[in-house]
Amino acid sequence: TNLARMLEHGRLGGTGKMLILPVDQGFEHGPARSFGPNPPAYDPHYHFELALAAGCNAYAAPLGFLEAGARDYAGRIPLILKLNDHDLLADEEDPEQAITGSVADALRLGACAIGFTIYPGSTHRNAMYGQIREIAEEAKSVGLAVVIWSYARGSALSKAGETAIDVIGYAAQIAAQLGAHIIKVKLPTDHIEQPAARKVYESTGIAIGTAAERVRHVVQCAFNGRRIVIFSGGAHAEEATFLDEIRAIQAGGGFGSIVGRNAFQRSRADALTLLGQITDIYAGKTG
Ligand code: FBP
Repeated sequence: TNLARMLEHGRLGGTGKMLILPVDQGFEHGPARSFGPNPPAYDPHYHFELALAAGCNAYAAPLGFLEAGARDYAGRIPLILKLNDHDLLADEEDPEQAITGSVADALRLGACAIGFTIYPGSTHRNAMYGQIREIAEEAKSVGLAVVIWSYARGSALSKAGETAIDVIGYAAQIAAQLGAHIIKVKLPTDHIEQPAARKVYESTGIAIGTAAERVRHVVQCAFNGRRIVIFSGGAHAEEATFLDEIRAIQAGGGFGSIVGRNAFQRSRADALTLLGQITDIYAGKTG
């Protein structure tokens, strides 16, 4: 029911597609880097208003941001409580996340889902897989959906490897096997990181030449479309480039996007225009 609440809400309600506003960047990247480009975004209420005005399916944030808007926005938009977070105050080759909220917090805030980041590629990955196994079991036992941010990074991977097609496909599969209902990954490139995988991609001719083909393959890796795969927006980009990515996700059978910086780092008016264009593409109203 909670998954359905998210799928039915907002401008994309009923289409099977999703647009989610995630605002954990204040924790993940720092407040000035995140909100400095558009200072009204320092205010937690700004993001509730933006997600509502844009007709997003859901708004995802850590505990503090959700608590800061809970009284004024209760029941107005599906919420996803991020239960772990990472900061950039220490330089680490192998990142891990701290647990920053609980399933009880998610219930108290009336959230539809819990969100959790894993870092396939980090030496801490097995601990993170164990954490989400326990948290997902608890969340599902009380009817909450599970959203996994599957971000490949760590000393096992090159920089290019973090978005390599084989690694993103693998990250999507791991999140699906960990029981995610919604899987969030980065848009992959055509780089292949692992030599053993390269042989298979080349010998079997898996189509990964275009962005849309790569999206299709990642969706295939997440149980052939039986799990919802959405793609992260990334750093602030030119509108035309960004919309080309959205068209590729749509053409490749992706389920939508989770767009943070490309929304709240623009002025409210520009963000609403861009988010409106995104929902039009996913709703099939424009090509
Ligand atoms: P963006 O659209 O801003 O990329 O947000 C998506 C997101 O997953 C956030 O939830 C998270 O804070 C951020 O990306 C992580 O980005 P990075 O890969 O730079 O750490």
